[in-house]
Amino acid sequence: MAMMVFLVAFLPVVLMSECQYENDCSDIYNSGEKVSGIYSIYPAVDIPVWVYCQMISDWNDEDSGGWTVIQRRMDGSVNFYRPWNQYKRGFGNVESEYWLGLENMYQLTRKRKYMLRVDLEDFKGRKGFALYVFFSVGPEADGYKLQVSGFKNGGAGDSLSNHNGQKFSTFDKDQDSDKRNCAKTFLGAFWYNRCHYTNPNGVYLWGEDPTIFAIGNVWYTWQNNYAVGMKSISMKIKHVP
Ligand SMILES: [Ca+2]
Repeated sequence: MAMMVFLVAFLPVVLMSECQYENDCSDIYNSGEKVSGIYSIYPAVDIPVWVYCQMISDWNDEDSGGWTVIQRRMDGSVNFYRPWNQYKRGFGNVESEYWLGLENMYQLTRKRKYMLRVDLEDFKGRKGFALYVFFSVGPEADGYKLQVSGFKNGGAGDSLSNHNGQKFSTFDKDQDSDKRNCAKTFLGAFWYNRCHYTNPNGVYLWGEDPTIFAIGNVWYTWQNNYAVGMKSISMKIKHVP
């Protein structure tokens, strides 16, 4: 009986401290959850954030594990033309389209080493991806600067290395390397350079539309065409032990 009381008294403490360690989807995967879906993670220790975890156990060793989805477009249901404070905090719907938030990305990647995988699908049903063995986002004081390197081709080509070292820009915060406001010109928000090879947060085009140049959610090195928007694009990160 005394043992029972002991267990009941300490069980909530044990469960709570276990949650604190679920920093990202890799931790959730390693705790035994092998099914993709929505989970809460703790990028900044004590504040839970809902996120879609893509759990992979049947691909090769490099891909297997728990991937934390930081950006996803799939059906045009969410408006991605938003100001700085929204991109900082995150927005959308974890069941469909969302942006995890720059502060969450910074909190995750400041503590551990991450790889990035970008999965693409076009409206003809073709799929491709790009893998980067290193990905991190810097602090807000430095413009949430992107560090990405170590490209490996999964058929989509490298549209992101050109954006390495850039600060993040929205229509109300121009931190790009172009004399224009890239976010306003290309109707998105991104680590724009001069301005982009990819615009994952651009307009959901529903296929090909050349009316206004390069405003869509395009990945140039895959389609070799700035008018072709993706059916789905998702950016996901995985902790590298
Ligand atoms: Ca500018």
